[in-house]
Amino acid sequence: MSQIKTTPITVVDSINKADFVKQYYKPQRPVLIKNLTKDWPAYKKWDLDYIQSLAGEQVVPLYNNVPTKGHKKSVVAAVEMKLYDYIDILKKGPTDLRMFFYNVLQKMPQLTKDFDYPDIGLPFFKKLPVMFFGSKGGKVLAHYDMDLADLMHFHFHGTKKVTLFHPNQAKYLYKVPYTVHNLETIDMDHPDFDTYPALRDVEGISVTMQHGDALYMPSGYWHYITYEDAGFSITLRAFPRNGKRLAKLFSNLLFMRNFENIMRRIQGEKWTDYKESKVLREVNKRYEK
Ligand SMILES: O=C(O)CCC(=O)C(=O)O
Repeated sequence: MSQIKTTPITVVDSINKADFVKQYYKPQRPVLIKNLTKDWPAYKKWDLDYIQSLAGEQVVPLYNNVPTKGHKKSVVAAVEMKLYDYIDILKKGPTDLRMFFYNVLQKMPQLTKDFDYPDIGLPFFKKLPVMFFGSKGGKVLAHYDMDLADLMHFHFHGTKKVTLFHPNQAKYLYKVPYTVHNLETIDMDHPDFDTYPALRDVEGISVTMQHGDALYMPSGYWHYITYEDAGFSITLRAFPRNGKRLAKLFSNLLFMRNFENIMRRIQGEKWTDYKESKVLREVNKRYEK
């Protein structure tokens, strides 16, 4: 079966601040760091049982992979339930229900005692550690983060596969206008190269994350994720400091997101259908014989 082309990520056991800045942060190269969390209480404590015992009574919003249609906003929870019950579903798996961008300081502040902001030269914004949960087989649509932060992403409990794409690969990824993700009809694990021929040319970086691993995703890097087991992650972010990226950050957060939701409210599916056929037509034009 044909697959997206990837090369394996660089993996290091540990790294000091000077080397991280020189080899990865400055040149904006991704890296997987194996031992960054070994001294954290989280390394020993964090698993699904622990989260369940700590915050099981919370009612949490859950999202699935069904595209939001009609006049709804682009991101709408599919269902809400107690975290305890959701983690039970996760443990049984598979389910496509995911929890994402869950604000640790607001929702599970006890967890802040269990991790640190590593001193590796990233200017972390300490007010927004966020968590993600997924089940065996759960998939996260290929996207980049609209705040263009440099991300340090830590995984716990199980294993998950991440495929990264440099921002210069966006031209092959069928990015939907006024969003930060690609066409939701694309299955990146089993790409249909006849319908989406540009995917033959995209080159990604593959990573398998295990309990405690830290993945550095530079600003604007696309990521596509498949959970191989139930598990959860925490992302710490460092906002851009250069003018061009900062301008893009504000334009994405203040203009793009609101414009998209206004157009959905006014035009509903007419708007999303229009954008989806436009991107398919325009990207495929380059591949016509
Ligand atoms: O691992 C996940 O479920 C999603 C992570 C993600 O998209 C992020 O950290 O930006």
